[in-house]
Amino acid sequence: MANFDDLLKNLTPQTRAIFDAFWSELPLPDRKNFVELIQAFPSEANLVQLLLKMGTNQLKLTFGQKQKVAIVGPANVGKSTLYNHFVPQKSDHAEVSPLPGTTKAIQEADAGLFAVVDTPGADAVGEVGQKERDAALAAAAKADFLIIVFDAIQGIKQTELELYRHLSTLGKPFVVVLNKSDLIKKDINAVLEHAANALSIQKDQIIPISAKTGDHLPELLRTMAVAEPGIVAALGQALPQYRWQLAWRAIASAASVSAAIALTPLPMVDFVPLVVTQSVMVLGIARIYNYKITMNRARELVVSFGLGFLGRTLFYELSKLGGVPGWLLSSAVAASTTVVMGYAAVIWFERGERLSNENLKTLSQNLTKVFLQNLKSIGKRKPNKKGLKTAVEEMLNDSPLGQNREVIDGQFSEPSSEIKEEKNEQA
Ligand SMILES: Nc1nc2c(ncn2[C@@H]2O[C@H](COP(=O)(O)OP(=O)(O)O)[C@@H](O)[C@H]2O)c(=O)[nH]1
Ligand SMILES: [Mg+2]
Repeated sequence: MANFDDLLKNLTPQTRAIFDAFWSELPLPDRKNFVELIQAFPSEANLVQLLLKMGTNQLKLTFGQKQKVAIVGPANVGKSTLYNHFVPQKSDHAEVSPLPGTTKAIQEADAGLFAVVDTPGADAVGEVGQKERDAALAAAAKADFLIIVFDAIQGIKQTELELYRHLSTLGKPFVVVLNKSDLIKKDINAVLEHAANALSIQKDQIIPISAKTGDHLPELLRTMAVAEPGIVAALGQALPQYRWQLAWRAIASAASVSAAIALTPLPMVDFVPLVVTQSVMVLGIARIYNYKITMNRARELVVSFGLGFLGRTLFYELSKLGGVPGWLLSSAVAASTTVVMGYAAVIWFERGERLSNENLKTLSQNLTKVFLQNLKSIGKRKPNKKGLKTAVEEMLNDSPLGQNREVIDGQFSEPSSEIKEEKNEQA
């Protein structure tokens, strides 16, 4: 998890001044929120991509309302390659080539949390070069935020320095990145030091990345998020859905394991492995919601929700109706109560509220029916554990619930708050 103070060190003096002005205006609760949001920023590239995409779904804003991030720098430093990392739609990608001057005009796309602008080389000379340069600088002047890109191999020479001086005095927050760091085989620190000296900034204030391999893009995005409150605001709106999607992955995996466990003895299996599976799931969900809890605490939470008992009751009630093989019923009940446990944990961590027993029961019943419907298709004969696990996991991963929780949220009234617990208890 990113340390907030460390992130601030990545800001160049101009950007830090903008940040400080913003910060001093921010009421205390908002500051807390801000730090929390920044810390929730993922450090893995694929999760960053997921979060970025979420911005698109969640905000549904037009370009005009999004923060505009312009990528600027000399020709051939990898601006378009970096741009393409932010743009989810392949058809919107910019052309990339080893030839300088490939990008001739401004290009803009929706990157989810923000809008991103690719620009031609801003160091060009000659008649054509001058036009491209003017276009790049005009785009920079119109943007809300700049990513200033230099090349780790080329380093900072007179042209680069002049460009940096111009861009850094536009009064926009910006970050400086040194791209193609994958080509530096020796000491990246020495290269950073050198570039920092040339630009008269600190080494920490240059972020080495590789647009080619995607290395260190999460760091870049995190620094951008600190430096640009508009991106944090978007992050705040995208976060609940992002967290739910991550939680759903944990839920799908635990529910499929539960289904496989419950395939064996009837009437209802040994509960210990189910409780363990669910506790591990709750632990994972806690992490997603920035809670620190122990395995023991997760287990207590699982037991306190009483879904084991509820599952047993449900199993007996439904088996009386007949018509469904025991293994199928048992697996469907185990999978659905695990999903409900996961959902209940999400609500718990999100709002500190406990779903009422009635809600837990209704939800388990409804989900069991869905599982029974879907699992029937795997055949009349009892499947093996692995086959069942895969079938359940696929079913849950394809479920629209993973994208959007509203379907479950809408099934019942407001959750009751029988137990309240202090937030963020330390393990
Ligand atoms: N090794 C390496 N090559 C890169 C990287 N980023 C871009 N390139 C290459 O550098 C060349 C110029 O890239 P491009 O994105 O078109 O640069 P632009 O002119 O700044 O838009 C292309 O051949 C890219 O494949 C990187 O991080 N590492
Ligand atoms: Mg380009």
